[in-house]
Amino acid sequence: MLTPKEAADFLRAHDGYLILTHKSPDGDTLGCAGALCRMLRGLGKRAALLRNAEVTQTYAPYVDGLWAPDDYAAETVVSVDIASENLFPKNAEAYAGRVDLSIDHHPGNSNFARLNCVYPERAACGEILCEIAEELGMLNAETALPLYVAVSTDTGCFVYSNVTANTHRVAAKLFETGIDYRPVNKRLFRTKTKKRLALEGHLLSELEFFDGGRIVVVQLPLALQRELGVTEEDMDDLAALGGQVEGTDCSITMKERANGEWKISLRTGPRVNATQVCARFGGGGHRAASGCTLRDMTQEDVKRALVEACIEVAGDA
Ligand SMILES: [Mn+2]
Repeated sequence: MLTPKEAADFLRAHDGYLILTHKSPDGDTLGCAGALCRMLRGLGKRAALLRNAEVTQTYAPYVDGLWAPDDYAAETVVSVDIASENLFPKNAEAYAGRVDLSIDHHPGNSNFARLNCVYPERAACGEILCEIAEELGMLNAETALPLYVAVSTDTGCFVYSNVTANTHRVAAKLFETGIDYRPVNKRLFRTKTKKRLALEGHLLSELEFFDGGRIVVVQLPLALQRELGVTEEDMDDLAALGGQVEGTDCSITMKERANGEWKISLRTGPRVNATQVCARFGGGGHRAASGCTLRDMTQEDVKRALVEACIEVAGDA
């Protein structure tokens, strides 16, 4: 296990960086990658991000101009916010077994890299990158803005249960670089597309409850996605929706992919360990926020399997 200082020493000692982000990239993985790339370039090093085909318009501005060209010669491979190699996007699979340094905050991190800087008590990987930026003397407005995106998105703008005093200390340090965080907050947390609002309205009217109302299920079959014409961006971070209903402490969001798989996001209170539930289906994540993918099952069967798993895991606790 590397400390952030040791990770910074490693980064100073090497060159030719290729930075990997996870599939279905969120603000944390992209913000961290954008910040790390700028830190390394600021130190005069060669650094670029491996292309990620799933980047949405929401986060694209924070990684603009950082993508590696097709003929990029990678010497040192670093992954950010990636818990295991099965979360690599397709085009990153060639780097399985070849990652030199993994910087991450997932408790289930499989230690797949040669060197690992993993702190599960951090709410966002961006908190660890902030410490590394300080060690490198590279915490400035250019690196702080993507780090703010990383930390704010992984904490739902500092309201999820993962937030700690350190999260706020990091936010304060980022603010002190002089970044204009207000448009970020407005765009990421106070703005919804009309399609998104229509989608939320539909989903809220179709919520299903189980286990005496403590479990809520949000379902997004492909047919509904097509009917409303929603994009990936419209569906970003829908997992927080169900958990807002009073009396629930276990929110299951089921999203059907074009290939018929069901992508599951689970958000839970202290009663249900989300990591344990998702591990039963080959997934993982954090205690209060985990995910998994179910294949070759009907919508009804997916729903039943997850509700049962949540009830069992809660019962075991
Ligand atoms: Mn994260």
